[in-house]
Amino acid sequence: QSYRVAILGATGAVGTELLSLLESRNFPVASLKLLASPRSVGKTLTFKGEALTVEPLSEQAFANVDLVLASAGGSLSRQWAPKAVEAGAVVIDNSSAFRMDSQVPLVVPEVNAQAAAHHAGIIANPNCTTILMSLVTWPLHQVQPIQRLVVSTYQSASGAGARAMEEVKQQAQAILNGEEAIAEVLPYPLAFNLFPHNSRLTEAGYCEEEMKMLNETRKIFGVENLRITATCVRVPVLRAHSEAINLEFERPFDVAQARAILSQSPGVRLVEDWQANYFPMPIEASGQDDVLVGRIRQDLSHPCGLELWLSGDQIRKGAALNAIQIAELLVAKRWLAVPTLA
Ligand code: 2RA
Repeated sequence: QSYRVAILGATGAVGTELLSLLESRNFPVASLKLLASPRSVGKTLTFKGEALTVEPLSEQAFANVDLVLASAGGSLSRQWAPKAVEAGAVVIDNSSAFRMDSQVPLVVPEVNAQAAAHHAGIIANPNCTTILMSLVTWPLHQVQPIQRLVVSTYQSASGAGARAMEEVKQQAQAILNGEEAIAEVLPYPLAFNLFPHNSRLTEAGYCEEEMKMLNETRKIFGVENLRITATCVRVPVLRAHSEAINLEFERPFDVAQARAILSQSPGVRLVEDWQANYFPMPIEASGQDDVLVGRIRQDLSHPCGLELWLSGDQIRKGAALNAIQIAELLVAKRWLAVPTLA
């Protein structure tokens, strides 16, 4: 069987990656519709050698569509995802609009695939930083429950969109030319600089990006009171996020065992050459499906602590690939019918 697919936000960094992955992974597409905000209508994108024109969003846009892949921001998802479901489609939403809704599964297929079995038409793709971290920490959590997780992120410009990736290059060029670096898309100059993630600050002094990691990880792991804290930082890197993760367990976690587990974990690639001091880097994670993990070591401040480092492509596994893998899961398990909630 093949499916009538629509991409909402087709011209964005994640949207174009969704299009490319539908083709490269040979997803069973019967027909493909590209939808976007008015400013992108009329643009053309190529799918399997055919030029497709971006169409405007409308009430009728979702008629005769089986699957919507949405990556156009929370407000458009809130406005259009329920309409798409009413029209009979299943929506895999990359925005944060529905992630914490109890009726909406939040899924990393390698971690909690079964959660996708029960949905009311919308399945949420977690935040990129959460996907990368969950993929790498879940296999260890399966062996010994994580008692506390501390993460610091080193987030690429791609997380702020394709225009931000362009702007950081322009800023670098300006600085090298001895000119002022202009920040219009980004909140501040990012080239040769970094800044705490500029999402809205909450009452506890954590930004929304950090609260996403706390709340989404608890939902995906099914551990409501998981002790987790995060510091999210935007760094002058183009397209892959990196994360320094400290895990505390009840009992010491053997480093060699952790290394062995992660070297066999789906979607994860162990990158460690201690002799060469060579470990995951964002320039090597970019364009890869796998999340690279390395520098796994005993926490010298705590006998039951483990330290590790990862780099993962924010646009690919951090967003588009995870969404496509959810779609492949729904097809394989025949969970695409709407709704499956009893
Ligand atoms: C960021 N996680 O990197 C957000 C975007 N998805 O800013």
